[in-house]
Amino acid sequence: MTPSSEKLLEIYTSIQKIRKVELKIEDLYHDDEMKTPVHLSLGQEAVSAGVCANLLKEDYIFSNHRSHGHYLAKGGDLKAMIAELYCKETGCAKGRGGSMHLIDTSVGHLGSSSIVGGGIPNAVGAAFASKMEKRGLVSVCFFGDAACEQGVLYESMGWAALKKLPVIFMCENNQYSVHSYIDVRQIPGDLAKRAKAFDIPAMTIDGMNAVEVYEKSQQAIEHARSGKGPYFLEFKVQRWRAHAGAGDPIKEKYRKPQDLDEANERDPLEEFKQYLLDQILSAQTELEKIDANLDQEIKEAFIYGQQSPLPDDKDLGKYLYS
Ligand SMILES: Cc1ncc(C[n+]2csc(CCOP(=O)(O)OP(=O)(O)O)c2C)c(N)n1
Ligand SMILES: [Mg+2]
Repeated sequence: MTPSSEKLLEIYTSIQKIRKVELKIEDLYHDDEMKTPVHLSLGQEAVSAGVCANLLKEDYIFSNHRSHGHYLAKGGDLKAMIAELYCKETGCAKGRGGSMHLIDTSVGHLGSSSIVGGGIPNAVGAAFASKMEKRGLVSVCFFGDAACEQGVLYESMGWAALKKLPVIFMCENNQYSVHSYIDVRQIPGDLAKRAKAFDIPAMTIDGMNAVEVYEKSQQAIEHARSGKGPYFLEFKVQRWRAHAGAGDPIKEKYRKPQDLDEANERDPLEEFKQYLLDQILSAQTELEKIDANLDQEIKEAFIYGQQSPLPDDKDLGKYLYS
């Protein structure tokens, strides 16, 4: 279904929030006060925003190491996220997890995992619980193309298909695993094809186009919620920055020049903004208001994160499980 004006503005707010927060992280990262690795999702924002705009607050999501966009789009607390990056006691994982271990159960974000593919079986488990207890909630798992090299994905798809679980496998294919291009790691062809071996319906989507992401993920989520079982979506996206940190992939020399040209050709935020301006008459004023509110919210969140206390030395062993 074509998104309403209200929904379009919600998606815009979400994309712009991820963009502004990550640009600020990048800007401050060199100060070396955020003692955590960060994996920026700049260039990939439309996937988080478009998918989560179709979810209920209570629906579950599971995220990976490239986690900021998923957390923010699902409505995770911004102050607690920034405090987490500064490893503070007020962080969403009490300062013990850092950027790769964001969580906010109050909005159905049941956790990010730094283990490639690690969130996939957890998402299937949550979907299983939802089905057994007739909660009517769906479970979404975000993962990258490298997770398609992990056996756990195929075990999870097999079980989800057999039990017709309300889980949606959301693969963000940016074609890189750290510095390795996909053609040296996997057989050619759309990753979505693999789900068909389990009779799981699947689509390959332009992940730089927020409207397409919204409409297609709506179809997949409705399918899962109505009891028809799992769905697999592959989003073709471009990662603009280095694998980790605030690096520039051009300086790191591993990206193919034609691939970088392609990545720089498109901007999901600008494309969506243009679409919005064409659709809604008074959009310009609305967008300016949204931008100003976000700037203020982000400013306050960084002050909160920077000024919050570090965990007490005597509590360093707290919350650790093995
Ligand atoms: C099981 C496992 N193997 C290897 C790693 C090291 N590692 C961290 S991120 C990463 C690449 C992940 O690529 P992808 O899943 O495509 O996500 P992207 O970084 O491209 O968003 C690897 C290999 C890991 N964290 N876990
Ligand atoms: Mg990748």
